[in-house]
Amino acid sequence: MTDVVNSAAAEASHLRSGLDAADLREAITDHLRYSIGRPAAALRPDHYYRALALAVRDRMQDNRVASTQQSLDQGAKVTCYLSAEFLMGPQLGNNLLNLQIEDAARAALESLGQDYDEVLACEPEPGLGNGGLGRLAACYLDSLATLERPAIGYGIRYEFGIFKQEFNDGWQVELTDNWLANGNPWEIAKPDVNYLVNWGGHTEHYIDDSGADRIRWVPRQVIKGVAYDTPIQGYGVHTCNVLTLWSARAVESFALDAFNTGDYYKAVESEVTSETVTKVLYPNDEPEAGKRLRLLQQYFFVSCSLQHVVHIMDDLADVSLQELPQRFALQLNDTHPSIGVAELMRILVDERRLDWDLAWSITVATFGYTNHTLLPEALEKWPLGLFGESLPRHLEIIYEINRRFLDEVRAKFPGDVDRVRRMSLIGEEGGQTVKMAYLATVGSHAVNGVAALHSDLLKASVLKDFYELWPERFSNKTNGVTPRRFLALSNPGLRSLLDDTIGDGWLTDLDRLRGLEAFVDDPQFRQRWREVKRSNKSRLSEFLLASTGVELDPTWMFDIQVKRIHEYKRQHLSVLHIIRQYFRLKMDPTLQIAPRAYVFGGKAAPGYYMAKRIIKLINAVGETVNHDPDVNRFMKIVFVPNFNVQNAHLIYPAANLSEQISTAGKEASGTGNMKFMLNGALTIGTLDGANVEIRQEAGPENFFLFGLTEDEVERVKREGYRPSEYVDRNDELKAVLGLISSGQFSHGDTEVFRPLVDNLLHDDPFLVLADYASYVACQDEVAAAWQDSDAWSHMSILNTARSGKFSSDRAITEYCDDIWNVGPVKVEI
Ligand code: 26Q
Repeated sequence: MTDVVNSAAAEASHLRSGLDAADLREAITDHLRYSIGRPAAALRPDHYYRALALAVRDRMQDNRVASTQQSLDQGAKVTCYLSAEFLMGPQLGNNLLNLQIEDAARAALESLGQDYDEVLACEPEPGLGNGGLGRLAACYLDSLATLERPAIGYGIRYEFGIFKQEFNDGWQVELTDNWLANGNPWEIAKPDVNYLVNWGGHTEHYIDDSGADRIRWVPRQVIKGVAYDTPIQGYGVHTCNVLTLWSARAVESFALDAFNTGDYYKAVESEVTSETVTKVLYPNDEPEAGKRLRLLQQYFFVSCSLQHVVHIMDDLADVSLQELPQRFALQLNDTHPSIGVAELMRILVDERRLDWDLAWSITVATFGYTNHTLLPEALEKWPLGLFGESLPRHLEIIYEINRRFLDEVRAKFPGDVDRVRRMSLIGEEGGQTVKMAYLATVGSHAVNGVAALHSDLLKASVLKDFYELWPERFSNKTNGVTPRRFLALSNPGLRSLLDDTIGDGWLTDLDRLRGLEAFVDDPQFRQRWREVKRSNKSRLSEFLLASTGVELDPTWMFDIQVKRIHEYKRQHLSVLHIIRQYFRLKMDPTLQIAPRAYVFGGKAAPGYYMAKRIIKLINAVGETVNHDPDVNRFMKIVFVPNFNVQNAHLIYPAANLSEQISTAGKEASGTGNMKFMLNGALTIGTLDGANVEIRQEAGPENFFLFGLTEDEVERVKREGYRPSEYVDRNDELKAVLGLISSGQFSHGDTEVFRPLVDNLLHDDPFLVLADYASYVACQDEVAAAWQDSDAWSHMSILNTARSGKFSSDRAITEYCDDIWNVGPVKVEI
């Protein structure tokens, strides 16, 4: 009898944990029957996707349980990465990779008559982020788990992620992204892990039981946050961390009054408004002034997360809240969660009755702040009125933080009243505001930028006064990307070539790519290198043909620019060069140039007028060029609709040339630039963000540099930028602008692009025309270099070989060592 029970138990556990093809096949079959619940005849690839996803989730669950248990047992410190965005991308392929069961899963699906790629393609993209900052958070979770560091990602479970982009007559159209429509097999809802979040109302004094005068917050509204947990499996280890996303619910009891008086609809209305809190991701990658719901989203997820952390602390035997900094590191991914500084103070002082100084030392020792922008317009500031109505107690706490902080400034810089005014957390320009970057800086023991240049500029510009006060708080942490997703998973051809050439150690030690340098001039290796790139270009071409109807020749150079559409990123500078090539071919029918495919991708914020017009211009020029037999033997232009993590997997590996052409000093780091380099693209770029370090690592001879430096940009601006001077000096540029204005690309319409041309000529803070000549000359160098395909391959191989620094494993190791003091916990099963 016991034998029967034991063997049944063994079989059951096998069903949840077996890792070979037969086990997976059984687990899929089991989930198809018991979790998906469809008769065999009705099964579609999507059902297989969900069944396999559930089987894979099962296989992470023992790791998940062991990871939490063992890190608690060892009293290990945990990193909490607080981020309003996590741009995770599809999970199935990545989880199979990290569990090292891709081959088994492929075989299991094949034995069930299913195509692996078709099944994986059924996964909808969880697009819970705008771009770089959200994707960085996802790469960091992957590295934390792979490096066996205990970590929790905390964020928002948006019901609708970043919009889906389509084009109508070349204009961007936004469609809602209902990513949860078919359920989400990766998450586990934890309705019992829930917290109440207050909002609005006022504060009042009261006398507590010990006779002390205290303050309490009497809210106008209470919202409930419920946890949804997604496992984050490390590569080749048992560590499985967690991403906890909070979803808003109505508090059932709150509207009881209305129920009792029979006003059912009013009761349900409270539910409707509460649940809008996590309804949709704001699709801007810059703050929009004064959006109350956005502040509520931020406070909502930060409050839930801090309550959860405090709850974990309370559950630990013999550990007091004073030890918070020894147990948890709280990292602020930009200022979006920076209200956490005031919220932790409120919890410690108002709720836990700690003395202010002790509470403040705990807070500062626990928080770290990562800044992702220098653009003054992109620094978050909340109108004081809105802030006080929404978070009255937090505003009082911020005043007190500010009062004590400014006393410290006065003590250090006696008589420097202007400095005190500049450093106040309360801004006075254009109406009073709460300056969130200042709050984050004052409330954190560590502040970092995301590339060497950016961190230097941070210390010299937006946070200069703070650097002078606390130089020891500041450091640089150059961004990184995960080589698991952005090489192993998305570039299987290159992965095999690397494995064959240098072994597979690069997956967890990207510096090993240096081993490729020994093969750089090996003709056989070079041949395979080119074949891999060629087949990646074919794969992208097929996708583009299907999604846009434009056919690209994979023997052409693929010149790619994918990123959010922004004036500072200067997609329009690329367009000017493309039009110049078009113009030259039209003027000289005998001209022969190396054929190039220009690929663009990226979303514009729905309300960003100029960015939307840039998209229209790219599509309009594409329409003209692609249909003109005089030129379409030499150039074509495609705008990939709806650039996202999923299609990024096809795009980075297919690039020959990576466009990183922002105005120097404006792009904090960039991470797409790293993904291209890893996959063997050469970069044409300015000395901006991480480009500086990419060029340093690759060697200047393997990087196409152009444009003004940051210093020069500032000088030109100081001395007065006069765009017309650049036009007067350059007939080709004059002709290019003339073509746009003439309606050449708009069926004779001379109005549609006028705002763009006017902007370039009269009101361009990003100095496009100042860099035009340099950019075009550099593009001519690119074209010449492309003619020598051996030399190009040499440079391409060296770019990959020298990309090791840009692994998120390197970045996360630095964060763990310098900021978080979080070490590895070896999880055993
Ligand atoms: C803030 C308030 C209200 C509404 C929206 C926002 C908001 C949302 C997203 C502000 C900014 C963002 C995203 C910023 C972002 O992605 N920045 C990029 O971060 C990357 C990772 O560090 C860098 O590589 C890029 O250079 C930087 O632009």
